[in-house]
Amino acid sequence: MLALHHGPVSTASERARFVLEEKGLAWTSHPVDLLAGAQHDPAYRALNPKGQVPTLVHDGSALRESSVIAEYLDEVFPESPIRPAAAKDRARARLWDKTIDEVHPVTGVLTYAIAFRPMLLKKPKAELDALVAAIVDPARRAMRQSVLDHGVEAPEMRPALAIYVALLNEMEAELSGADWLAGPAFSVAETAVAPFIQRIAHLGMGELIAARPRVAAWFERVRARPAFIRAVTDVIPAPVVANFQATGAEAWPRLRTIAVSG
Ligand SMILES: N[C@@H](CCC(=O)N[C@@H](CS)C(=O)NCC(=O)O)C(=O)O
Repeated sequence: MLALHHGPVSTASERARFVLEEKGLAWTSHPVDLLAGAQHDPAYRALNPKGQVPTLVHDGSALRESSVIAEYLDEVFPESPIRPAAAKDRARARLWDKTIDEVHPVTGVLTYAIAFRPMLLKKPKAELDALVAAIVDPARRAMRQSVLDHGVEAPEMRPALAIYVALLNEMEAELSGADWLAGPAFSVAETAVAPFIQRIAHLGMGELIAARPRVAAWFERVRARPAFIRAVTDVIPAPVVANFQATGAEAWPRLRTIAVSG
């Protein structure tokens, strides 16, 4: 009944999987190989014209955008609600969605510059050019090309790190005297933000998290949840994590100077 087309290593897909698992919903898995360009296959594009993951198919209707998918699932399956009970807290959760809408594109910058670029540059040039040319959104296409051309020296790196530093600072402030990001309990806000904290931890930027003790403690709480383990930890292939960690450790000394000097 619920089919999720997703990338095992996609932060937006992790959000959708985390919601499905927290709500205890049964779903079928349809992996989309992003590095091979499967998101641009016509059959997939018919489900998601933007050529992005995730896409949820429910009773024959396709839905995209991880925040929309989360809200939809909570409305259609109201048992085990994941949105906060109070209207003010639900509004705060939506604000985190907006923040993550800014963080998501720069996560691609970091991930491709650090970890995926070396792998992609091994592809024949024509294949790589076609992969970039197929990206629907022109801004994202330009960003991808720049990162492939310049790696961690791409001009997009500095603003990307600044957006992450702002996210972490906002979280540290919000978690003052609170265990969770949007109200008194774990909520959809955690499912929205945690995959991005996981990504920078994997990419060798753990120092940015450790420097903010409330964020670090929050992340420990979130990643210990069985649903996070099922939706994120257990799905990302171990060789991918190892590659993230190795390339991240190599890049960090350079990125640290950018992140810290601002
Ligand atoms: N705002 C969207 C973002 C979806 C998105 O961009 N997903 C990435 C993976 S995390 C993707 O499909 N990338 C494909 C590509 O860059 O070609 C959401 O939250 O669902």
